[in-house]
Amino acid sequence: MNQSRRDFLKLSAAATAFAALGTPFAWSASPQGQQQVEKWVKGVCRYCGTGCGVLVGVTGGKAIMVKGDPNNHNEGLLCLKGALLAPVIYAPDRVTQPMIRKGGKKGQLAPASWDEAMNLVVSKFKESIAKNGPESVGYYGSGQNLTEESYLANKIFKAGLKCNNVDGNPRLCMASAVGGYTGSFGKDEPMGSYSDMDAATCFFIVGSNTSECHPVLFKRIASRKQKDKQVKIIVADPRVTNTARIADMHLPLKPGTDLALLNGMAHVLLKEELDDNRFHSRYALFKAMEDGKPVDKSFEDYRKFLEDYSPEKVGQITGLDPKQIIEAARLFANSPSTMSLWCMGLNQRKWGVFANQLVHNLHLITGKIGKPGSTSFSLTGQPNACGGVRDTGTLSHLLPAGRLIANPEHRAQVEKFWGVPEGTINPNPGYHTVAMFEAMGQGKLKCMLILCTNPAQSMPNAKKYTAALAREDAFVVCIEAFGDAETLRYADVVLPPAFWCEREGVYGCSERRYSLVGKAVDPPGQAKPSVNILVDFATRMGVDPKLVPYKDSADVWDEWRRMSAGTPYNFAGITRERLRKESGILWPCPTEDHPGTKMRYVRGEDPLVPADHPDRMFFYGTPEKKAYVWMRPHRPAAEEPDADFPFVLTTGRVIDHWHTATMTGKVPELRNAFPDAYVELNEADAKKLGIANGDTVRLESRRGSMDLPAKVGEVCRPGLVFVPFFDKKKLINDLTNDAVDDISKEPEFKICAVKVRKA
Ligand SMILES: Nc1nc2c(c(=O)[nH]1)N[C@H]1C(S)=C(S)[C@@H](COP(=O)(O)OP(=O)(O)OC[C@H]3O[C@@H](n4cnc5c(=O)[nH]c(N)nc54)[C@H](O)[C@@H]3O)O[C@H]1N2
Ligand SMILES: Nc1nc2c(c(=O)[nH]1)N[C@H]1C(S)=C(S)[C@@H](COP(=O)(O)OP(=O)(O)OC[C@H]3O[C@@H](n4cnc5c(=O)[nH]c(N)nc54)[C@H](O)[C@@H]3O)O[C@H]1N2
Ligand code: SF4
Ligand SMILES: [Mo]
Repeated sequence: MNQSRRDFLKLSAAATAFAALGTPFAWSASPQGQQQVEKWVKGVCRYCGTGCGVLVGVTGGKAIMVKGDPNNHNEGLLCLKGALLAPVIYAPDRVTQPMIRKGGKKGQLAPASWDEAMNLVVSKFKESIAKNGPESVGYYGSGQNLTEESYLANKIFKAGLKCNNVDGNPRLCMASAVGGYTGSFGKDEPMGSYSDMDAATCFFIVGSNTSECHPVLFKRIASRKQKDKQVKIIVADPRVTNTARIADMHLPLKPGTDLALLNGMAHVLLKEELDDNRFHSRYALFKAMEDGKPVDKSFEDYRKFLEDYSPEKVGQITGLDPKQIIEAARLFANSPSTMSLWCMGLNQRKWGVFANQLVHNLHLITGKIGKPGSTSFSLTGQPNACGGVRDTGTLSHLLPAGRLIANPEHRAQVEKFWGVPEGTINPNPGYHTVAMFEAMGQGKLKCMLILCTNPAQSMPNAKKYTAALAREDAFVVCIEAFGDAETLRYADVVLPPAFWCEREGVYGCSERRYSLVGKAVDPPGQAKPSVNILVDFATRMGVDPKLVPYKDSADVWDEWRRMSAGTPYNFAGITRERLRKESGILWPCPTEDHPGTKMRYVRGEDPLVPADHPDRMFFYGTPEKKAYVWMRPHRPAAEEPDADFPFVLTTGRVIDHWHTATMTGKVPELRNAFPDAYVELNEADAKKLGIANGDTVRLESRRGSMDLPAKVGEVCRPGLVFVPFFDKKKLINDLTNDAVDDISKEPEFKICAVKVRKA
């Protein structure tokens, strides 16, 4: 039996053991396997926003195994996906040379030289800009790019090409969390850290399947609960997920009713005087929107606003027992420390920003914030959506370090730092993701550079947007590592990037922790680091060479690090040398001798709060230096079920696949665990519809229909069906809704109305 097989069997045994405990598995390479390793290179897992530290074992120039970094926050643990990363690097369908499509969109991709491919790309971009202006081109990026790649693409487009059409998949993912933090605290990013999980006595998990999507963090939560019996877990999710299985209280609310639930909990807190008056009167302001403008409100106004959300009424809206709502509020407030965790169940919603802010409200009115174990913590999906996209401002309305395109002072600051003439940056925000693809469909956006994302499979209402990519006048460039990505069907040019540990750069995970992904091995064939591809693109586009004076990602990092100095994102102290030595550092970190920050906005913890500040906490992100409690009413989903389409379809993830499965689909152990998509439905619904496990079920939404095998059980609440989106043979996004949140422009992937019947 070969080594990897033996390791795998050990690992499945561990998986079974942990499954029995109700916790996910974690794993480290076997001692025998490790003996073959010549050197270990420190890095970060390629997949989720947990951002586990890894060590890549290299022998003869090849990565042969991956184990957890004992010095990073994960303390050596990895889930199966992370542990099985090495074979992904050597997948036979890696893109290893540039390709150009010949004979129009229906033609074939043919190998080309770098020069041919880049000349074609640049001639098309230049032609489009000359004829239709810089608004006719765009960059569509990813929370999986290195920080240096995102920062650079943002700079090249916004300053070099004067084009603000810079967006990316974090718009499908974290935009509502950004809107939530920015709206409530003035600046983006969580104030707490993973270490809060070791101190919390109550976890309020809402719209997050932590067990499958952030497995190593789930393990940390589960261990905390195993060690300390007073720890309580509340899970609000319309499905009985693996996460819900360890909960003391599961709230199986109707999809899309969280706003009512959260306001209902706040109602109980005030009614039972479980709020912390000393805290909110000192640190919070009450706000509401009136006629499109934010206005100041009083605590009394807030109390009146909440009168509408009695447990009985909220019970009717959510389908929950009113007693559960009262009990959840009491647990939240009476527990010595409470940590909320959420993810796409709140973000991917028509009212995602509202939902985020209503969670922040619960912490602000109870004072459960800024103390160990008390924090309002958004789980980030991708490994570098925080560090790479949110912090660098690589979205159509942002500039680096929390600045806004619409703000003239912010533009001037960035122009000065980048050394470009005043007025270079266009004052109008560019297209957000859905608008960008829409513009392409209307022939307004002619050229798109896509870096490290697979929109043909991941966009909502996907047929509408693949039709845009398929237009003969739409010029689509994909920098893409794997040949089976669905979007390559529409690419006019494909460029081969160095993948994961084939180049060096920084990832920033959910807890503001920046860690370095070290270069362990060389890229295959003609593939090269995307930083070099972007510099080449900019140079050929005729961008001022002073804008892109970089030989590698370390140079880009150094510039960005210096740019952060003096901003609320200050990480000037996180040098490359430190990143090479240390396993991750949390910003703010203003100086090279600063250890990093676990609790933002807290005196004595956050270096940006003056040491002699009179208050313990200081919310320096907002103009009034206080946090905001927002009055946000409950609103329905964009498409509620009705007589014609009586079920709710929700979509999401499974533990063993990463998104569109171009990576995890290459690992037999992961692929075999989930070979194909399916539709999960409640057994009572199945019985009514005469559907048995394994039967073919037809789902139909207003946008499309699809046949899928049934998985009947108790996971979904009645009236709800769930389909994972990893399977490119079953593009479930042909059915999903592309209605977006009013504020964040994030699409409502989580809710659309469907018909369900036996096919
Ligand atoms: N294994 C794995 N892990 C991943 C990823 C992956 O592809 N695979 N992707 C990463 C990324 S980018 C992301 S964004 C995260 C996503 O992580 P999660 O958000 O945890 O995962 P999802 O499966 O998208 O959805 C989470 C839950 O939301 C619930 N939900 C649906 N509608 C509602 C609602 O109205 N209210 C509430 N309260 N809950 C609702 C669903 O039932 C589901 O259990 O995962 C990250 N981690
Ligand atoms: N129905 C439904 N749809 C969803 C969601 C949902 O919950 N439901 N969630 C949304 C969310 S939260 C997200 S984050 C998106 C994710 O959606 P995508 O970003 O489209 O999905 P990925 O599979 O992560 O795509 C990454 C692409 O980059 C390629 N790649 C991998 N490594 C590299 C590299 O080093 N360099 C380059 N250049 N390419 C590389 C991969 O092969 C793959 O094609 O999906 C969204 N879509
Ligand atoms: S939990 Fe996330 S970051 Fe950690 S090993 Fe698993 S996929 Fe990688
Ligand atoms: Mo995501």
